[in-house]
Amino acid sequence: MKDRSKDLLSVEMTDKQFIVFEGGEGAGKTSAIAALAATLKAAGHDVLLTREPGGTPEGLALRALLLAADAPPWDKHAELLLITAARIQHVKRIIEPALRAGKTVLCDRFIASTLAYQGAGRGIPTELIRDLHRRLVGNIQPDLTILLDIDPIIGLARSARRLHSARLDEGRFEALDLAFHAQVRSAFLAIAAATPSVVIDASRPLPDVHTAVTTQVLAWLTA
Ligand code: Z5A
Repeated sequence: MKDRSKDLLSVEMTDKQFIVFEGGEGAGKTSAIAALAATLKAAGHDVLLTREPGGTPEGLALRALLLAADAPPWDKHAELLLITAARIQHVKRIIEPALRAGKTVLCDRFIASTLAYQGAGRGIPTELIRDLHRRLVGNIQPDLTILLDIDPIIGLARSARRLHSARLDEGRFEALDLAFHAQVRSAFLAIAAATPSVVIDASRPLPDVHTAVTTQVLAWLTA
């Protein structure tokens, strides 16, 4: 995170603290991020594990409004503003203080998800999304992004099984058609190619994905 706001500058901070996981539905972010957190904690890192939308009580309330299968038919710009509102709270109240305290922050989704879902998926110009981020959230960008890349046909099937077995009412995005999810996947790959990222084939068995994530992150941390 080389270009954080000036008010973030602190002796404890490095440019290897803010790691974000991205990917389509059912890519395996939740379990991969937990596995990485355990490895980093065992190696002595002070780790904060968080996610979007969510990360704060108000973010969780917005998450429910955004993701419920029977959520209101949000206008795409209203959806963007709700996601941005949740992110502002999350960054100001949770992420920035943790980074200043020297923690390693592992975040499940961040701005690339907005560029992929609201930009490529919903059709909002990415410049508007980037501008909102710069003006309202700040200059915060991930130091490293782990993109778990998955064919949406495989990912959506996994996600449907998880939502069903956990009885989760968060299926609004899963209900969108395959073309939407294919656009989201392409956008994630394009963003990863243009930013500090590693792309991991998430169609492999779970232990292989976890090993690939851990190996790549430990190599990056010590490079
Ligand atoms: N959203 C947005 O539009 N704009 C934004 O800016 C942000 C978000 C931040 C919720 O995200 C939604 O928010 C998201 C976009 C929107 N779309 N949806 N829905 P989320 O990350 O909270 O939800 P998700 O992506 O749907 O979560 P998910 O399906 O749980 O995905 P995951 O965390 O990547 O996967 P998982 O829970 O670890 O695994 C899912 C299931 O697959 C589970 O049963 C696993 O055991 C299984 N799995 C995972 N990996 C494997 C492998 N390798 N083999 C076999 N089975 C596996």
